[in-house]
Amino acid sequence: MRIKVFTAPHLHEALSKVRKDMGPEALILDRQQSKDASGNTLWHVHAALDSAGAAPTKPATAAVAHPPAPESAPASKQVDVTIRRLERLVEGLGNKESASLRQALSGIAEQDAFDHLSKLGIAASHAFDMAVDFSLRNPTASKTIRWGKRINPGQQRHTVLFTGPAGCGKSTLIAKLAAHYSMKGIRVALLSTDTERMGGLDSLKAYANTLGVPFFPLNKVSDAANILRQTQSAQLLLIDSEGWSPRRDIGLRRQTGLWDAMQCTERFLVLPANMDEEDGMQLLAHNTASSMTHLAFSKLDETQKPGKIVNWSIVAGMPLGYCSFGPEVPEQMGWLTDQALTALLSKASRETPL
Ligand SMILES: Nc1nc2c(ncn2[C@@H]2O[C@H](COP(=O)(O)OP(=O)(O)O)[C@@H](O)[C@H]2O)c(=O)[nH]1
Ligand SMILES: [Mg+2]
Repeated sequence: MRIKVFTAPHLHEALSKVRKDMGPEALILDRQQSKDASGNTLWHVHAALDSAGAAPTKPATAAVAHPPAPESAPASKQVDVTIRRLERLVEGLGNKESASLRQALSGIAEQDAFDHLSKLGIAASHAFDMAVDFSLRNPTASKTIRWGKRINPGQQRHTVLFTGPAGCGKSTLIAKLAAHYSMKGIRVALLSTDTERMGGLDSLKAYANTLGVPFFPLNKVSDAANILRQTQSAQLLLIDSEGWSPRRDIGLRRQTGLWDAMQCTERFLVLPANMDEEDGMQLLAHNTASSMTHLAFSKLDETQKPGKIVNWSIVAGMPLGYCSFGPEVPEQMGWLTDQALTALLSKASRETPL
């Protein structure tokens, strides 16, 4: 981990030096105030960047007021990632930073934006990063969040897996996508690995019947090759799965074996926005989450704090994709972009009593 101290007459200037030098992954460890020889205030911001974080740009030697602290011994990438997640979690849940970060914003509009984003559940350091753009209604968090590239099954075949906790809305999202793409003339097939649970296949099978698209249960790895053959002509193969969580991951090894056998092109972890933020963080810290390629969010209509999806996205560092904001099939879903996120967070200001 690299730790540096950045000094400037104003806190927001010191923070912007941090962002410029260390990038959006930097963690703010501490801030201190002092006076120079003429009695003017100086802010010293201590920031850290772990070795798995964004590559630093040129060292901002002029910004370093104190000798940087020695680097810690190199840790394995896995440990670094876990530490970063835990630090982000602590940072995300703490309010200590909030008042001084708010104060560091120069204009009333920016401070209002910061207040609004904070009330929606966005961690103070992210709300600070987003406040200027958000106050101007510019696409926000465009640099700190990774945005996924929309799939294009008309151009190449996609095999897309959806996993996540039980009841998060996997089957519903798959039904929405199946309806959406079938209506566009794309050849869709559905598959489910939720075969062990009583009724696990039922809802998706019913949607498949209604939409007139083929449906396959996948029970054993040895059946995968046969299903892949039978679905060869499908342009989009959507795979449903059994729910899992860090506390209930029985059978997960069997599930992951089935997913691997299907040679997925994309793997979405679906997080319901009405889930407790900390529980979502625990899910993201689980090994299974690291084998996913994208994040999707469901139940955005069922939370007062949609801003937690920003915290989750930044901690996960995974590209974002689908979002769902209602139970209706085939509507109430979309693909998250920086504009869509800005609209979602602005909409919450008009519709959510805060
Ligand atoms: N309000 C709301 N309800 C949803 C949304 N997505 C799914 N649901 C509902 O959540 C429940 C569980 O959804 P389901 O797709 O069966 O979850 P699964 O266990 O992950 O497959 C159902 O009653 C759905 O209608 C959503 O975005 N908003
Ligand atoms: Mg289901």
